[in-house]
Amino acid sequence: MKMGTALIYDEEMTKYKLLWVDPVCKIEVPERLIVSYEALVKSGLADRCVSIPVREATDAEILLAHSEEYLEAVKKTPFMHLEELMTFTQKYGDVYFHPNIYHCAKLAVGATLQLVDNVMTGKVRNGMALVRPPGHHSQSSAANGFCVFNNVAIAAQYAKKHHKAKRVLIVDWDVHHGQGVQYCFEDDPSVLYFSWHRYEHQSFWPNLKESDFDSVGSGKGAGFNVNVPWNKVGMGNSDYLAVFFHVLLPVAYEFSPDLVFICAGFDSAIGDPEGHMSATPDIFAHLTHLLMNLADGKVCAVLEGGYNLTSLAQSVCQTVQTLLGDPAPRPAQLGGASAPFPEEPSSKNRRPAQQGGSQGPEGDAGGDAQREEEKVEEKEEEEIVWPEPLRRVAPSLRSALLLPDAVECPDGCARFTCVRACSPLNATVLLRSPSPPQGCGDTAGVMQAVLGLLLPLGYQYEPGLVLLARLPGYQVEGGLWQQLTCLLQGLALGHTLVLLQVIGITASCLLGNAALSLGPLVAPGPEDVGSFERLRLRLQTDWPLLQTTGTFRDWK
Ligand code: Q6P
Ligand code: ZN
Repeated sequence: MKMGTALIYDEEMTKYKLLWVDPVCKIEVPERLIVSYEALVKSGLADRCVSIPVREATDAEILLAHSEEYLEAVKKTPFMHLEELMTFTQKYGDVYFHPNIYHCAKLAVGATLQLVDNVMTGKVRNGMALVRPPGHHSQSSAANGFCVFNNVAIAAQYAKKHHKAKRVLIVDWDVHHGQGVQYCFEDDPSVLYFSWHRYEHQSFWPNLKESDFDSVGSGKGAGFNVNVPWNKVGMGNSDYLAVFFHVLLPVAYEFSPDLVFICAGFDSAIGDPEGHMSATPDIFAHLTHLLMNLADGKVCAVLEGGYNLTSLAQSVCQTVQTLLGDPAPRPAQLGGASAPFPEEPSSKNRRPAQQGGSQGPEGDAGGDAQREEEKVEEKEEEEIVWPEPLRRVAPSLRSALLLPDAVECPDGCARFTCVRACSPLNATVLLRSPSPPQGCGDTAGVMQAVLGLLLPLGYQYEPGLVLLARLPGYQVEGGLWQQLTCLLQGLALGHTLVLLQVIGITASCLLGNAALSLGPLVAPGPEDVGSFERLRLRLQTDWPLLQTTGTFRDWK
């Protein structure tokens, strides 16, 4: 199994900014990239990643998702004067140009393609590209929403063309709808696009009818576009997890991608001036973890939005640390069971006052009234505070086994000799003699139960330890057992105790490797579906994470 996490970043992508006054665009600042990278360096995470250089994308690569006319138009921007740039900008919505943005946009695409190359050739297992400008709003012939070229859409086409990826999953957890990605793959069944986004019945930007839940794709691509529009702000950790358990993951496992992209925008985190959501940065550890057993672990995260510099940096760290394989933190704020925020939240998370850093020489042009308005806005947003995520530790020993003398210890695991000799993250007790593996039941039905019942119950319950037992006669096929073992390590800080008669395929999962893909799933049998749904309906009054409609009660 391939190991290692790629980190792709280049300071050059901080070298463009807004050169005039524009209240809509002033949040998209170079500091977004600087604070994200610095947080990765300070926390020691950057050092643990495989650093891969960026490159410029070629014209041919950009043309995988854009028209020639658009590319030729953008090519002229490095030679434009301020007024020409402003005029060019006005052709598009919520975006700005700068003499260096074309260069940066080529690097942003190139960085994403470098990530794809390294993941698809198995040089690393997964990785993250920290890029600017972002991509998911950009369209065949249009810049939009701070985006010039559609980094992830180009990379998905590239993975199909150059790495023979048959099915690509794009998970867009940015708080805005990546309509550019949706348009690009509208009628393409080989790319499944999922996006949740602030919508408020079409009153939130980009105010499109086609961002609603009933845009499911067209022609052969019908069913391969999944939109989850939020009609309220303030969505929290439970809401995000519930959508993963009940909507995204069942579809994603059925689809069985060869490669997963994350349009990793962190404006869906608490404190963001655009999103106004309540999910805390640690939730991204779980969202990442839950995607890491698809596509044999091939996950490419690519930065999109995120405008609160504090929650952005924390969320980036949570994502990268999970890609590195460290156990996920205890999921906080899961409606019902967990405690509310502490009364006295840490002051460290106050949004750093913006120094007008995004404004260039023309930055003084705004009127007094506008500046007053900005001050009020800033004051309101300064109130949003949340506890700093707890430091996550990498276990020094991942997995230890208690084995009969005659049984050999799998590579990478430790053998328990005495209790004090080691304190591993996982422990396995192998019971007596191996028995032959059993036949498999209905894989799709079991996965439905794992995603739709077991994980929501587990997350809501917040166990201190996960006990897994696989005893004789156990009717679960190997791949399913691996998925179960891997997914459940998102609970209890990864502390898992396993009782087994055959060690075989389990050790790999306990060591942090991805579970093997189950292949595309067919619909589970009607009996399984029936009993699953009866059980879920019976339990959902007591376990809100099992609810799939808003008719029971609100989370808060
Ligand atoms: C937001 C434009 C909205 C005004 C409403 C990759 C990142 C993004 C861009 C958002 C543009 N203004 N208050 O794009 O999705 O975060
Ligand atoms: Zn966004």
